[in-house]
Amino acid sequence: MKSLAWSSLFGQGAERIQASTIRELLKLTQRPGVISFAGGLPAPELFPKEEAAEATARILKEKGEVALQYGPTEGYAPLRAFVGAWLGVDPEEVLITTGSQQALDLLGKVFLDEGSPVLLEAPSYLGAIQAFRAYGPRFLTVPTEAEGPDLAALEDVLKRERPRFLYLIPSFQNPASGLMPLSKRERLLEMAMEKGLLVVEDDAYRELYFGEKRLPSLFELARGAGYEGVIYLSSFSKILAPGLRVAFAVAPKEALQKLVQAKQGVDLHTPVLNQMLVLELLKEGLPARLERVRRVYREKARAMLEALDEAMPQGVRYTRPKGGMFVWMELPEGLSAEALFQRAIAENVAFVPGGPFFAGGGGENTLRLSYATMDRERIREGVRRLARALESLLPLGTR
Ligand code: N5F
Repeated sequence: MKSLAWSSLFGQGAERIQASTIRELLKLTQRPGVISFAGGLPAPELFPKEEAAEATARILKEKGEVALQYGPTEGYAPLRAFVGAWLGVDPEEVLITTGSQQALDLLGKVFLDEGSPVLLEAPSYLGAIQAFRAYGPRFLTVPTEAEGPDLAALEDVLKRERPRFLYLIPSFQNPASGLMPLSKRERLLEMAMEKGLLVVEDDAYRELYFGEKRLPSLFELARGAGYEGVIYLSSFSKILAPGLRVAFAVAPKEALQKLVQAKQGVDLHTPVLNQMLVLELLKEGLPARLERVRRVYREKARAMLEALDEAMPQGVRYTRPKGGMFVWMELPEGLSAEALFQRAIAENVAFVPGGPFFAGGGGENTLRLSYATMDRERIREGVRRLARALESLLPLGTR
C-alpha cells in the first residue's frame, strides 16, 4: 500500500488534540484480573437492562417512525419538556447533548479562541481540559480543595484577567471529590455577578449525594438572584446509563442558539431513539431509582474508606467524599503517582494518576480512585494491592 505523510496533512488544530489519559488507561484496565479504580464508570448492576429492553421494543413499535427519523438539533421535545419541568426552567432553554462531553466541546467552539483565557479549578475534569485544549485557550487555574475553589485566589485572578468563562464542578468534584458549601456558592456567585463573569457549572454528579439532600446549584442560586450568567450542564450517564450518551445543557436563549448551531455541524442531533428511551426510563419511578443509586455509591464509598483507613501508610492523605464516585489521594511530597501506577499495574490494580487533571501542570504526587465500578470485595482487595504497591515504593524507614 502506498503510504501518506499523515502528520503533514493534519491541520494546526490537530496538534492540540491529545489522547485522554482515562481512555488510554481504560484499555489497560480491561485486562482480565485487573481491579480498576480508574474510570468513573457507573456501576453496571444499576443499569436498567430489563426496563430498557421493554421500553425500546415499545418505542419502536408505537413510535418507530419518530425514533428512526432525523430529529431536531435542540433535542426530542418531550425530553426537553421533562428536563425543563425537572429543573424548573423553560424547555426552550434546554439543549439535549450527546453526553456532557459534547457540551464541553460545544462550549469550547462557541466561547474560546486561540489564546483566550479560560479559568478552571486545579485539579479539574481532564475531559474538560482535553475538550477546551483543542481550541488553544490560555488556561488559568485556581486551587481547589474539599470545600471547592479557593475564593481568595479566584478574586486575585479576576483582578488581573477577564476569562471567557469559569468552569466549575461544585458538587462532588471530579477528581478532587469536593463539595462546595452553600455559603461559598453564594459568595462565588456574588463575585461572578459583580464582574459579569460567565460560569459553566458541570453538575454530572448532582444526584449522587450521600447526605440528606442536594445543595442548590449555582445555576439555581443565580436564577434566584436574577443573574443569567451560569450555563448548567448535567447528564443521564451517572443515573441511568452512560452508553446511551444523553445529557443536557441549560442556557439563556441567545447562548443556547449558538450552541445549537455549533451542534448542527457536529452531529445534527443526539440519537432520537436514545432520547426517547431515556424519557421512558425517567418516567418509570425516578425517585426510587435515585434512592437506589445513592445507596449503592454510599456503600461503595464506605467500603473504600474502611479499606484505605486500614491499609494506607502514614503520610498518605485522601478525601472522605460526601457524594459522587471518587476518592482523591495525595502521596507524600516527592513520590510519583506515575511510578506508583507502574507498580500497581504489576499488582493488577489501576487508578488514574492526578497530573493530567492539572491544566497548568503539577500534581505529580496525586491520584484519583473511583469506587463506582467494583463490588465491595474487589474494593477491599484492590486497596490491599494498592497498599502493597505503595510500600514497595516508599523509602525504607517510612513503612
Ligand atoms: O455525560 P457524559 O457521559 O459525557 O460525561 C462526561 C463528564 C462530564 N463532566 C464530568 C465532571 C464528568 O466526570 C464526566 C464523566 N467522567 C468520567 C470520568 O471517569 O472522569 C467518565 C469518563 C469515561 C471515559 O473517558 O471513558
